[in-house]
Amino acid sequence: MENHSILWSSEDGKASIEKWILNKEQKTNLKRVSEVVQPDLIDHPKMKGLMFGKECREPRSVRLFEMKKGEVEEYQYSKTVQIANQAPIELINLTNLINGHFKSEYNAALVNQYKPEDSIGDHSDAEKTLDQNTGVVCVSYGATRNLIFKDKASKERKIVLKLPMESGDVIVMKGDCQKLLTHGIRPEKRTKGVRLSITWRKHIKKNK
Ligand SMILES: O=C(O)CCC(=O)C(=O)O
Repeated sequence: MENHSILWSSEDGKASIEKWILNKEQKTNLKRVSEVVQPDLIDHPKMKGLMFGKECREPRSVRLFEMKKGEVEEYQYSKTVQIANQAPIELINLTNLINGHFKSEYNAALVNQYKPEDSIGDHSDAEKTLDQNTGVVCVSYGATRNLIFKDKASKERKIVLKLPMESGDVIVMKGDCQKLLTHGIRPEKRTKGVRLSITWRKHIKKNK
């Protein structure tokens, strides 16, 4: 990974968003990962419960992959439960690269796929089943989409960073990021093509 930059940091320095770019060989491997995970993605999965009496679906396609069988099993966030699939070897190899780079122990990856009209609402990855001392890492593949970070403390939820994530970009949301900021992606209907993101978290207990 190359070209490290710090894109945002909190005043006390306890939270930061940092970026790297995959090198050519790593980008080739990322392309392969995207091809291999594609058939396992769940097309706009159903969410729990009803909204105004209607069934709701996630506004994108998703799949959770665990690195070792039985270690994570599932991830519950907002109104969704994702059951883990065993990660293919290509994704395990990419996870090993990420773990080596960040000196971390990510044990699952959530893959998101966005068509131009797809999105993810503003949220923080603050579930109790995640190790909050380990940052959330995200790598982007395909179409460029804007990841928007907002300040939770400001009344009007001020945008602190609008980050165009290009193919091969890797970011980490470090330290107190999830406490201070939300992140989300809006529909961008003028975008050409599909974007895939792979997001790594350290899951600390099974959700039984
Ligand atoms: O697709 C992205 O870059 C962000 C995904 C995300 O926010 C999430 O998985 O929680």
